[in-house]
Amino acid sequence: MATTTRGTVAAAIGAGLSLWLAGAAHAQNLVVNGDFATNPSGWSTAYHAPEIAIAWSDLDPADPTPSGSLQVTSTSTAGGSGGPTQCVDLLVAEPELRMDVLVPSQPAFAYVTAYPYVRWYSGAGCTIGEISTEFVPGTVSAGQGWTRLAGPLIPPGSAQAVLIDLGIVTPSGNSAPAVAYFDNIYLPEPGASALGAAAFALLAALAWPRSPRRPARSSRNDS
Ligand SMILES: [Ca+2]
Repeated sequence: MATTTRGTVAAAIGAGLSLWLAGAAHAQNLVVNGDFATNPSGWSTAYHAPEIAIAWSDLDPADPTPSGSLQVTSTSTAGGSGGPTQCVDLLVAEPELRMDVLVPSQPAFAYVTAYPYVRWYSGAGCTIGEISTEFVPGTVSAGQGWTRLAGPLIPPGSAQAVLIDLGIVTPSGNSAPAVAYFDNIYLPEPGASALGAAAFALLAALAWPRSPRRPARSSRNDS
């Protein structure tokens, strides 16, 4: 019987581990074409037209085996901070958005930074009901090299969709295009984190079962 119990526990641990790994490593990416393997499809320049242009680039953080990235060029002369966008419909408590960003050295500017942010919408499709704006934690400056930005976002309770904006901040009055590159943009499917947490709790409960409760000692203050 002890052997059977151990086998059952081992099977349960295996199942929990599989769930955990599935939730942590294989959560579906809600972002369309977030790795820019061959083209820039899935991303729109309409929101900040006509100041933003996009193109596919063979630069990639995983060089020398690149898959490519999204080159973003801003010609804003008003200190613009916009970029190409993509709308994702979602219902998730704290979506973890991450991306890799490169801002090459650009001698024409005093500074250029990549400053991606999101806009929350109460309507699916990001067309009606804009609620608020939230910046992705961190910025990337010129000459810094490929940098990973990541952070949990806190959507308003009524949010039904999020518009990801790969923004570039340029100096006011600039006269030359500013360029940045974005890659590996990832937003996990709803519930992936919760699934991983539940599986981990199951693993913990099986691996470290509670000891039988000992009879309560009398309080040291009792007299
Ligand atoms: Ca890539």
